Amino acid sequence: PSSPTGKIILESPFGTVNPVDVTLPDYIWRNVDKWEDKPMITCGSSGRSYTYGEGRMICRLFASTLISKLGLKKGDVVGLLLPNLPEYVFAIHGALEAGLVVTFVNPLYTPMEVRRQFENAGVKLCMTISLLLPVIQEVFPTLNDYAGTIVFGGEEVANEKARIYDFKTLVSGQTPEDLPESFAHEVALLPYSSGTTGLPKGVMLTHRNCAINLEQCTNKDLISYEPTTDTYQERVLSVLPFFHIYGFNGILNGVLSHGLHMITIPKFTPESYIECVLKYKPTFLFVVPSLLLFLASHPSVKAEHLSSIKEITCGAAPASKGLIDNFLLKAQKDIRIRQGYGMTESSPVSLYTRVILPENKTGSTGQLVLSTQARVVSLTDGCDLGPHKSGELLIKGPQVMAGYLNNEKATKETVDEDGWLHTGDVVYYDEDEYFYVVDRTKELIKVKGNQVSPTELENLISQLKGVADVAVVGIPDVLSGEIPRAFVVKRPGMDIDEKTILSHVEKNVVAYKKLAGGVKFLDMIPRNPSGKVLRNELKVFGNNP
Ligand code: AYL
Repeated sequence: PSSPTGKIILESPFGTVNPVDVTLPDYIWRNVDKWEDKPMITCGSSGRSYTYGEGRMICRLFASTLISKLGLKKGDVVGLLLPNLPEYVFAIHGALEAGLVVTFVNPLYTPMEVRRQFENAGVKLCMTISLLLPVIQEVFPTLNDYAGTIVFGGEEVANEKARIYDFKTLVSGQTPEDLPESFAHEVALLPYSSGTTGLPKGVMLTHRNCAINLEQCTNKDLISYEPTTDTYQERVLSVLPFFHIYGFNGILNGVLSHGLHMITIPKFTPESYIECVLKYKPTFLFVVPSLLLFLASHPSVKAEHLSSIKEITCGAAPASKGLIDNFLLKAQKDIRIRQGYGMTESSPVSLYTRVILPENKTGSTGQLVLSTQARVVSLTDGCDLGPHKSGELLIKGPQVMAGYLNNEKATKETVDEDGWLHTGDVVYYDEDEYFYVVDRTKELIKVKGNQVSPTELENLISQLKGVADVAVVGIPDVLSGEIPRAFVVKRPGMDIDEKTILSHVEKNVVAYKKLAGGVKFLDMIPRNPSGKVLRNELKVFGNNP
């Protein structure tokens, strides 16, 4: 498939999709009449549940409320600080239907982390739960254009004067009103990703980016859900966060657009997860490798617990053939394990394994989804590579982001003039154009599928007086995939110990970002002549404690 310019462009084996010109809510609800009375989403901990008919209606009313009662305007940004609750659907799809732009954060983020993202995104209105209202109160009133906070289950804390509203009270009595139309090409979501370098940046995903990515995975070779009928509905259990693009677009929206039953829990514990599997008998699971490892190796997970499951999709970090084999050994039954590969910057899916995967392709992250092209380029000279040669993966397709928010420089470094997204992942493809992820050139650290930006931790550690220089890298870890480790150069004449550094980081960031790999003191950080940290040298060093 080479071209006269020396480029070797691979095409999706599944062909192309029809253009999608509707908003994301219009896309997910387009067949909702067919399954109005079926359950849409259930909280596996509390049992709270909504049908599709209810869900569709509440979103519509909430969208009307946002415009008519709170006076928000198309393009205004709302910030979500919410765990996985059934009401997440209303928060996000109500806001999107009103033409608002949504950014979301981990509900366990510290006020510092929430403030950084919400200020950067220009959030005007926040949505949260009572328990987390103090975080918002610490962050929000300092913002200029603050329109208020909507609290789910907020009857007790509502306070009109302080612009704190209870969701139910706000929506009750609302009538459906005219909403903005035709904004499919405008930005819908601002998830944050550190991309190939630096701090997390707002990834501008349009309605069309997100909707078309769902369409790009909806092909008979790529989708195996039985259609929802009067007598049958697939049940999907996932605890993966809706505040990450995998959980939101990859899982939740895929489920909603097919009329499946979504079961989720707000907080993962081995007991609550197993309880949910037993109670709801899911037919499909979505996981990250660390969760697959839990299923494969945790003593309280028994083969009989897994009897309802037909298929598991694993994505967001590498899952080895060994891990998959171990899981199947435990399950003692033929469960299809599928892998997806994606990035926040590509809405997210680019590669997916087909439903029926030839045995010799286990371990592959799949083939190009519809309407997606790829190139693999040499890390040394940038030339396009043929089969079985490892290089950086470039991706092109309608799912590629519109750019980073207010950051033209980072956008240009990531999506080139011809529209190729430089993934920062090292891959190769085989003779059948199945892809295998082998490494990462970007500095990003992935802890249990979560992004950790080394720059963010380095900035934090540099605040400490005794630190002259610092670099953070990911080191391999059996349970988490990778964990962050800091290399620190002490300021001459000053003493600073590991404990001080660990606790400073732990105080300021969410738990998965803490320096689980510890701190190592060095005389100098290895850098290239232009000052860039030679992270690979540190990684090798880091492996020899
Ligand atoms: P972000 N194997 C290895 N590495 C992976 C894989 C995979 N299957 N998937 C993602 N990554 C890494 O933005 C890779 O380094 O999005 C990639 O650049 O948080 C980075 O994670 C992107 O991290 C789906 C739906 C995967 C979503 C996703 C991943 C979204 C993660 C499959 O079906």
